[in-house]
Amino acid sequence: MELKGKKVLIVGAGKTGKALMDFLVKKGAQVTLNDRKNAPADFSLPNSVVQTVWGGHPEDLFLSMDLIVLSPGVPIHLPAIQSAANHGIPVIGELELASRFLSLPVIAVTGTNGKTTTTTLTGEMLKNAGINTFVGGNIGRPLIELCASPASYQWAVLEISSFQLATAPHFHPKVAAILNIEPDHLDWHPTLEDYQQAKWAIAKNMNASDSLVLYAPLLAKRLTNLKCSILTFTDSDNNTSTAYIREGKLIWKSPTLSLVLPIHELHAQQTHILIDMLAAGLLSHAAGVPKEVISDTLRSFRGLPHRMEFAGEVGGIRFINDSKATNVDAVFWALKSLSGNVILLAGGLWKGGNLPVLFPEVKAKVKTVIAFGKSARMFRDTFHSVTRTIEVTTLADAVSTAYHLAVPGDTILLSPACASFDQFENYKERGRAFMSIVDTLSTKQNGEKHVSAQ
Ligand code: UMA
Repeated sequence: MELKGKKVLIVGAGKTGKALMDFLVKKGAQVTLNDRKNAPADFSLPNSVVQTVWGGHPEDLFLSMDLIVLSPGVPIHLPAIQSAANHGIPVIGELELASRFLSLPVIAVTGTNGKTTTTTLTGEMLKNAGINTFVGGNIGRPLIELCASPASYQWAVLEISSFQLATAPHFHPKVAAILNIEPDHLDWHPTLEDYQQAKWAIAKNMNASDSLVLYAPLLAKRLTNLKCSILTFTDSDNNTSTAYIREGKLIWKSPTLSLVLPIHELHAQQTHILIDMLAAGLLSHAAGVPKEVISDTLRSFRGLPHRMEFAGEVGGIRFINDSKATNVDAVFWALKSLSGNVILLAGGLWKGGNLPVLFPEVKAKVKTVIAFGKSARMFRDTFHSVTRTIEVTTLADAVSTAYHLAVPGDTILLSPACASFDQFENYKERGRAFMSIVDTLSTKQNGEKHVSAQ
């Protein structure tokens, strides 16, 4: 792809936009950076050859370009983008551009939930096997960074979102995984079918020498004609899959991989993490990782921050930070891993989904739902027939209300089923805010104990 002298518009001036800018300038393109926001006060251009257009997406700007490259969060159905595409101007995503300049074999992981855990584990397995590995994509490091500064990497392990797949028609991983597909991101995708199609698109360019690692129940629902080989994994006791769980053990059985790992040897034992482990074992083995490295990596894994992370215990009340649960399915798995006496903090920026699928778990295990953020009213109206529900404004209000209601033995779980952008920069900031409120409660309680002991 020739970029020298081409007028290229980058849409979105976030992490991806900045990485795209570095790459495209190096390639000699005439770069314009565009964002719907006004210019942030602290924004500085590392390169004076780049022009900027802030505060909206003017159609005439888009129509004056040779190529438009989108950041993942920018929906392809924006009017200016559609108009440019209708005028024959190529519109691609960052993943598509990167794919055209990448010569490394790629392991790509998609799915509604579990992507980050599976990508992290797979990356660790490759690195522990001595393979020089780039870990990036939706997990935080745009792939285009790798193209801008190629190092001596042997493999790239990428977390890939539906946004990235929807704008990358030629993306072709050597090995890929679809972990699950549940309703999510319906604020970006026009329909659920569009979201599902985007997920399946990970495999559409894969051929007979490539491998797709697939959650077994998805096999019957496939939306693409697959030419690659398929390895399935499942949480049920089903030895027709290549990897499965039986009698307290993770089991991998293929002509080249025979591995049994007792679950009691692992630190992280929640079902949804065990499923990610099965997938990571299959993915890394397809890249040549030996079974001893797979089992050692899994034995040393302690889980990731903001995913069912223990935040502390105050006066016999446990706090769990599951801020990464930004959709309904993630909350389902969170509740499934707990036995009961839960006070659930949920709400934020709603992305769509089917909250009633939580009703049985909520009925059985949740004493109170405390709804906060922009969608608090909707959460209250949805859950009030199933359990006690209280509507508050902020996360801090939610934690203090929960703490006053809780009795020793209860678990206060932040598992919001929503994006965080109404009140926070991202889910990490929301999780850190929760942890810090819990810390303050704990310090206060220890102080009170100390005073009453004197
Ligand atoms: N913007 C516009 N117009 C729009 C929408 C956004 O101009 O219509 C601008 C925003 O004002 C902002 C910029 O675009 O300035 C942000 O771009 P972006 O949303 O693509 O975010 P990046 O900072 O580039 O981060 C992206 C991914 N973000 C999204 O997909 C929303 C990050 O995933 C990813 O880590 C990063 O690229 C590096 O690859 C985050 C995420 O939330 C973690 N992903 C979703 C998820 O996991 O559920 C898919």
